[in-house]
Amino acid sequence: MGYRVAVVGATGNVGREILAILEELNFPVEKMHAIASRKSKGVEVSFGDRTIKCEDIEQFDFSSVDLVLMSAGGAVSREWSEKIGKAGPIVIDNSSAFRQDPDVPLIVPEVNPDDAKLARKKNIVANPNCSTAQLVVALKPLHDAAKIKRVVVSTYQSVSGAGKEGMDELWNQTKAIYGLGDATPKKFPKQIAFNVIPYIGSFRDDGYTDEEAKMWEETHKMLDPSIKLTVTCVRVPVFVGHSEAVTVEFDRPIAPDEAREILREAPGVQVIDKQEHDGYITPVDAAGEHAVYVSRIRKDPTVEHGLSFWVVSDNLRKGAALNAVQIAQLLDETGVITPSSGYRTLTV
Ligand code: 11C
Repeated sequence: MGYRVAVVGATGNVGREILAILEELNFPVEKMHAIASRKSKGVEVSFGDRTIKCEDIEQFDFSSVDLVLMSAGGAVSREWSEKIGKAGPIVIDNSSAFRQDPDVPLIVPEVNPDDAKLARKKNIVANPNCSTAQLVVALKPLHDAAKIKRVVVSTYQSVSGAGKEGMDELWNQTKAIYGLGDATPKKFPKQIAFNVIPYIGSFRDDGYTDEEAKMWEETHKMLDPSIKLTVTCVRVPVFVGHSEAVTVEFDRPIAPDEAREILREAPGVQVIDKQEHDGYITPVDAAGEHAVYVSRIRKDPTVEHGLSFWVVSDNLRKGAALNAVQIAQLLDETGVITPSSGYRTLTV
């Protein structure tokens, strides 16, 4: 049995990763459509060992598919996701547009798989922000063992979180600073090459950015609204892989060794934690991988029951495309979606 699938935003960083991961994880696809804006109609993208030509979103009949993986930004999602859901297929939406809608489940399968039962309310399931996804995968097993009261997070977010234009800006500025072109910031508000920028998204009235607010709002929706979080999000000159320095206060003592044991058993987590240079993970190590890596687990002696640790994951994979495909697998496994058209040989 296979699904008729459309990937919207197929030419973007995340869209291409979705196509790669559907194939890598052998998601049962009967027919694949790559969808993009009119200007990208006909552009070829890879799906396994085949190439598919992008179709124009305006011309596409979404009632002809079972599942839509949407990664074309908030504006496209706001315009299309509800319309597509009403036409029949389930939309897995990678934007922030529906994450706080009470009729739309926001899902990380390792954290709140039971929320899949709400998927048919609007035929939309939201995929969280990349920096939240990796955080909650690490927090959930610890929270199950010892209730988390408060979290302090500082992020070190790669430029691919801002799309291909973000990656191009780091590459071009790095060359330009050595005299090979124009180093003027365009995508980011300040120079990103050889610099860090404590601003992602947009400013809010309370002094935080919306990227920071997403991290507590989404953690509350998926994990526990009673957890207090304070967040600083920072853009760093790294191409792929978000890192987070996390400090957690629990309601009971939890030793670093106990936390390591819990995290070693946890789905989606890999603990790499030794006091040697192969004993911690950097974003370069995590790029292209599926795990959420946890390193540098240690006691925070400044609070009663505290731990500090370092969390790294590929923001395009667990932070976006991989989580979206895992949601599709969850919907399939739980019977929320079923292939509507029976088994036929895979065609593209
Ligand atoms: C970044 N986390 O790194 C952002 C990108 O809400 O899905 C993803 C924004 C979102 O710039």
